[in-house]
Amino acid sequence: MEYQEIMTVAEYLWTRCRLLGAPYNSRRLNALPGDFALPLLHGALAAGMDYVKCCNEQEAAAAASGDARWYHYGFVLVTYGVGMKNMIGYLSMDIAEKERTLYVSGAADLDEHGHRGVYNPGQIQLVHHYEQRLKLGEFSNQFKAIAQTGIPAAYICDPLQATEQIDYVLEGMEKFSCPGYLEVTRQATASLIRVPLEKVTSYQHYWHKPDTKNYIREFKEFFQEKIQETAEIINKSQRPIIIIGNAVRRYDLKKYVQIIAERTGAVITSTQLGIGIFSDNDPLYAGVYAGAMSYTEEIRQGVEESDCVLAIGISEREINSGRFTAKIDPKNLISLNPYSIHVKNWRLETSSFWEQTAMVPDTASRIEFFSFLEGLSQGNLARREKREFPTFADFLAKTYPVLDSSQYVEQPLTIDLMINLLNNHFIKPDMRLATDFGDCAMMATRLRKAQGISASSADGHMNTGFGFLFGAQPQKDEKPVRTLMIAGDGAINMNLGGFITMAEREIKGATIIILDDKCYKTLYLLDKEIQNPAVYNLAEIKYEYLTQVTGFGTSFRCKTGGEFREALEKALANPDTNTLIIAELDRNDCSPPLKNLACPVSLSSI
Ligand SMILES: Cc1ncc(C[n+]2csc(CCOP(=O)(O)OP(=O)(O)O)c2C)c(N)n1
Ligand SMILES: [Mg+2]
Repeated sequence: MEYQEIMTVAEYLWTRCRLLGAPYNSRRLNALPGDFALPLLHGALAAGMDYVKCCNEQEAAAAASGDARWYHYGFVLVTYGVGMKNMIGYLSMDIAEKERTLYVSGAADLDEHGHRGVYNPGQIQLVHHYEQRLKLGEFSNQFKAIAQTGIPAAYICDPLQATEQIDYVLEGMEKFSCPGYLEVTRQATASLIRVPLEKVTSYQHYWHKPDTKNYIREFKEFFQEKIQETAEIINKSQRPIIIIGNAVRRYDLKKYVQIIAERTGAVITSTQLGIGIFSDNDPLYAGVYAGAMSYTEEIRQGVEESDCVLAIGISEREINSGRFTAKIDPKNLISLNPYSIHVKNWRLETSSFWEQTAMVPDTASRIEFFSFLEGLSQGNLARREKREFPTFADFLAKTYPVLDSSQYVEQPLTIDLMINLLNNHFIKPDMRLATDFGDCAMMATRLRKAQGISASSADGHMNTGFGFLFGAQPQKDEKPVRTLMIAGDGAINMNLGGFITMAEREIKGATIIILDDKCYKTLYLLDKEIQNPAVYNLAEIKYEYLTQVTGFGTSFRCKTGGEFREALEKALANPDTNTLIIAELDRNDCSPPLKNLACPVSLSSI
């Protein structure tokens, strides 16, 4: 190698991260320092990462996870033990949802583990934050635990291996679409190494997505007969209907769904986790099918009485089946997803259970699925007129008509009334919607889908308490995007520090709604057995003072529809500040989807 640079391992790591994230505008390092992490942080600043100082590790992980969703990559750095172990929940969420977040933890040096005890001279002294008395030479309990998850992970203690280990983890994140983990000892962090100039001036992926075109062509030929047979089944059917799931978003398959729907005249519905892929005013989209949790009886009947249900990209989660209430006859089902292809009585498993959940080269293992879908969309589907069916826009207009002020001004605030007022008077086409898990996520299924939704737990991991930064960071972009964030009071309590970080970062233009029902309502309504208030009750907190404490925007506490509408208007009119809206709700009031989840017997309650 002719040209080489000399830099520390930390500088190499963060220079590679900065270059990796550059095409996506991702250079934020969400971090909370500790002495094991400090040398890594200094290296990050030297390498040009933007430091976002978070209030706690959960929030840092949530912010990084949000970055991975909005900007392809997210980065988070914390100290050993107390730091990294505070982030395990978010790491699990990113594994479940295949987000490319790099988790970095500092670590003690190897020789720190070698000190003989003072009070027990026969033993080895424990370094702080290490909870386990380790055998000499065995320093890696945290690393081992995380590596067990199967994500690309490396423990860096030898500077000579550092560049390869770092490159392996960063490439692994891209290749497998998953988080990565690095643990770096203090000494290794600060060690000087020689690195090829090209590695620190540009990022060349050494893993290239396989050229799927060739594979797809081959597989399409292989499948030709089956594709033809499937097209004929659809052509012969009287009432075809499509249901789409979250994989349609993840693998960018909307175009195929659109072609198939336009050709066959089939109505498109989605699962709960597939919302937001088609916008609220798309004439093809009718709303959510999830058994008893479907939006309307028409959708439920449309699917369950259809003689041809085409299900695309749906993961098997109980939330997608409306808590096991969905009823689709396998004989009428054509189901295409990255894990298996099912056409009536014919079935092809395209990957094993472990491949579905663990790390598998993304595209290669799913060639069958892509080629089948592409073949079907280009195949001999008969052209038919669009079937008459109420669209999602019709559903919203009918369920949430514009109200006369006399119908809401004096009314106590309810979730349904909030949905109505947000849909009719607040959500604009260029807004982003970010929600937590709790009734806010259920409520979001009925909100107009501006720029698309990014809920934490998008693929059903359902991690409550994602933190404000998850949704707020896009407002720091050159072209800020206004975000509407909705979270329950339980979620806010989990991550209140995030509010302080937002203030410190001087984020502006956010509208944050706290559903103040003074309880873990989702749990309370779903729990049929215990119903002991001590389990669910939350303290009465005056969240409105948060804006005063932090000097961060304006807050409104709303008890009536009129107060809520007024607060929304103020939020819209003031993009240069933030608006915190505390919605006071009865603990028995909930969104229709949650009501159906709690009591999935009939749709009459909608
Ligand atoms: C990290 C985590 N801990 C616990 C849970 C279990 N959980 C599911 S819903 C919920 C209640 C959330 O309360 P809140 O944010 O007030 O929302 P609400 O249900 O009242 O709308 C909890 C604790 C979870 N999903 N994630
Ligand atoms: Mg609550």
